Amino acid sequence: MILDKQKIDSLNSDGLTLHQNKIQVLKDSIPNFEEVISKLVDFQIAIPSWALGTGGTRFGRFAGTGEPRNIEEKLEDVALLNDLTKSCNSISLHIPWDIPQDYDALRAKASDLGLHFDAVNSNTFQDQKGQDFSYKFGSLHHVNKDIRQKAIEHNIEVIQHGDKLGSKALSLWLSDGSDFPGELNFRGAFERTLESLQEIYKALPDDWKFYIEYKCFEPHFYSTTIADWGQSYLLASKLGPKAVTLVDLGHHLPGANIEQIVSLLLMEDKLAGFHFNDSKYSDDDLTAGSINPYQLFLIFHELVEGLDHKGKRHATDIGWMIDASHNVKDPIEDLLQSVEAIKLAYAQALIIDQNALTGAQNNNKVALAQDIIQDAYRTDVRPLLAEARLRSGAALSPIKAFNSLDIRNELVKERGLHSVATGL
Ligand code: PSV
Ligand code: MN
Ligand code: MN
Repeated sequence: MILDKQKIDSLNSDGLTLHQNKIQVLKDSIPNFEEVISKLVDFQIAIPSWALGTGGTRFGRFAGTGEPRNIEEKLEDVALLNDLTKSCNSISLHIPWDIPQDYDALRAKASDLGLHFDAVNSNTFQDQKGQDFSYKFGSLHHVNKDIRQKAIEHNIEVIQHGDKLGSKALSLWLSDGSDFPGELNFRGAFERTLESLQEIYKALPDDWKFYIEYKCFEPHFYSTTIADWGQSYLLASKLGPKAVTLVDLGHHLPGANIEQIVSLLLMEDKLAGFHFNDSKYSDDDLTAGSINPYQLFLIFHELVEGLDHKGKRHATDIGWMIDASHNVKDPIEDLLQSVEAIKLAYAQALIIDQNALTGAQNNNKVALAQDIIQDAYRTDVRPLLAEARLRSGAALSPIKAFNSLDIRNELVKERGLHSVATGL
């Protein structure tokens, strides 16, 4: 389904006067108003192919309707999201959940839709149909060299798929770990993982990055071989400049100060980017900003400050992606909410008075420093996002547009009520 631009324009004209009143107030009060708007226009967030269908939990899955049945339809859903927001112009594929057939045709379709391919993800956390070996006891850290070799080869194949599509990064989440004390020699597991990663690293094209994700637990419940940012950072440092640490917001122990992790990784040029989501208990993969929007803002504060300090570009020098799963919401609505929450946090960080904050910090004015950042956090920046969308030809209110244009029902007409989704 392709969105009719005229319909978006006509919805936008209905809400225009109200928007103009709201934006005037912000124009008058934000000194760097134009700069903020242009940064918001530039800022794009990649959509993971697996978030376009209903996810479910290990207890069950309640399928949605009109879900994408293949990569082409997943691209079309990302294009819908992008037409509504002009903020998500790329898709991240997961191999072998997504196996391209005709690379040229897929690339052409993506470019017709105004999209490109973000990082490609490998998968050695499941055994595939017909596989004559098992990842039950791990993949890249396995004690058996042949199994490690299979996992290495899989990652190299993923790079090849991505290369044909124009991706520029391999994203690796290693589920390897152990469930019981004594099961695993930690040092041995780490050394074998490093050796395996070195083989994969050798196969990376020169202009690629290698994103190394960490996760404190799950699917294993005693140890994870790449459990935290220190372990990922250690591997990335030993591997070389193309290897960087990926932060998935749901992969930390409760109470972790993620913003501080982000600040230090950025300082060391080792921050790959993000998998945005939110959680209350562990890796809940909920809509970004739905539980703790203040944490998201504090992370963006460190990002903006750190990227500016390094003279790096916000939009392109870091990988921005959502990694969420939807059990009860429409995936498209959920993703629209995530995109909105991420960009709100970014906009709030952009309006922090950095000079005043540095002054307060250097003079130990603690209450003042808190007031400065909370002033930005408590500003209603929703009209800034709407203005950025308006200027880029997107919808003033994406979720309202999704519902008034009856998009899900249109997709059901095209794909059927019980279409098949690939996902977690
Ligand atoms: C599993 O925790 C996970 O959510 C990781 O965050 C990966 O990025 C994702 O699955 C896809 O492999
Ligand atoms: Mn992730
Ligand atoms: Mn996860």
